[in-house]
Amino acid sequence: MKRRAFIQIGAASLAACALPRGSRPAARGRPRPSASQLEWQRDELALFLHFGVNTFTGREWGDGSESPSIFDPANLDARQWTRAARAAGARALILTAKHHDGFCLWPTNTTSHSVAASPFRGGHGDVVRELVDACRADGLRVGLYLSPWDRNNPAYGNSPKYNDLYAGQLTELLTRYGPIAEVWFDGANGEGPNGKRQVYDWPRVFGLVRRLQPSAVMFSDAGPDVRWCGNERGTAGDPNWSTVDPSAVAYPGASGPGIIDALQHGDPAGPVWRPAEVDVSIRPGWFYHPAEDGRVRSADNLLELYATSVGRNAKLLLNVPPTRDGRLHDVDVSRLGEFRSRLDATFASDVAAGGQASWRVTGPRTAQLEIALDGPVNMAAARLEEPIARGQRVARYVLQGSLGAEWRELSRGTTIGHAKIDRFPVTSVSRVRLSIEDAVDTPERVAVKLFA
Ligand code: FUL
Repeated sequence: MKRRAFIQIGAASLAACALPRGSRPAARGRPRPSASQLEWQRDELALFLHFGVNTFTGREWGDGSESPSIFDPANLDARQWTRAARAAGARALILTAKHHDGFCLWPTNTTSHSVAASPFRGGHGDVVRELVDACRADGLRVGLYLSPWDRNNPAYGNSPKYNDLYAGQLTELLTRYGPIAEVWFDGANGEGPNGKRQVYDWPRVFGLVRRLQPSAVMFSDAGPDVRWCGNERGTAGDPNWSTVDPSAVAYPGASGPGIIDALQHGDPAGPVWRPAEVDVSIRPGWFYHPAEDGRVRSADNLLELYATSVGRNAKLLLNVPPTRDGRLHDVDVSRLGEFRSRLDATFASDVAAGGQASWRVTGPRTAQLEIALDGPVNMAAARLEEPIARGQRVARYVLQGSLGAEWRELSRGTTIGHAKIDRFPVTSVSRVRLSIEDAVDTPERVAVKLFA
């Protein structure tokens, strides 16, 4: 089921309030990522775990009336999740600590609608704790999704009361479990025209996260640190700028003309660094449904997703939902493994690595990199990388190859950023030339990696 518009009345404009570190424009010059944003992007791949009462009812959006007694993942094994994540090359796992149904996967003091009222581990279980421990054991970062929309809690719709409760839930999650790398706020926030209406206090929420976990990045349509890419199909925009105009998407779940476009493409003139995250599921649904066991994405399809997300200057957040047993399904696990082997095989050896490279800035907004290889080499893919710690600049480029005097176009594109992956028919070349034809500032040296 897709996101739906957030019913918002009187939302405080986030652009107007003092945003915390990581979301401010650079004092001078173009925006640059914070250390946390940089680490987040360098991870490239994280797994998303949608898990909760929906896993047991077969629904995608629970209505909050589910009895906690149905939550009984008898063989839950968080190490199986983290091992699969590592084998896939993911660096972080993000769990739905609470989805829209309001059921909490940790023993919260804020509501009785939680694992504590379920048969899981005899009512003494804590899925967040098990995930955190497994991630620490396997060297992965942890992220948590806490749905603002809560279809169970009676306080929902009584704005000040629910805002206090939501802040209480966040506080528990951000103080009980050690370092949390990412806090995920989805954009499906509301009950529709005849339902309850909640006015969220986003400045309070963002401020609380920044205070309790200063190194965490916050995801939402409106950041402040990383932004939704604008769809759930697995494709970042092209072009895709990591800079944005924060007033274009004023709060999480905002809808209206231009918003999806702003999320997809960012803004070359934007004063704030807020790179895109591509969230997409390995199955048709976000939650596990046995009927979808035959509809798990193929390794080919996952490679395609990698190219349209990581390969377009975004991060890939791939959802792999645990089953009713509390484990990832064998089919999903083997697809993840195949995906990683194919990815490693494709990008195993950079055929340009031993070449002689020369970089020349040719104008205020142009530059050229030429690489002379030892001899003719077959290539079918390129990975271009800007040194994004110093910002993002390239707006248009062309990649060419040559065997003798004549240059042939291999690919052309717009933005590069952290990574741009281009694929082209196998071509034999002995020289390669990347021409930066336009940029928003003097281009910094771009790395060019080439693969057969
Ligand atoms: C959306 C939710 O409505 C979906 O159920 C899912 O959690 C997706 C990642 O975010 O806003």
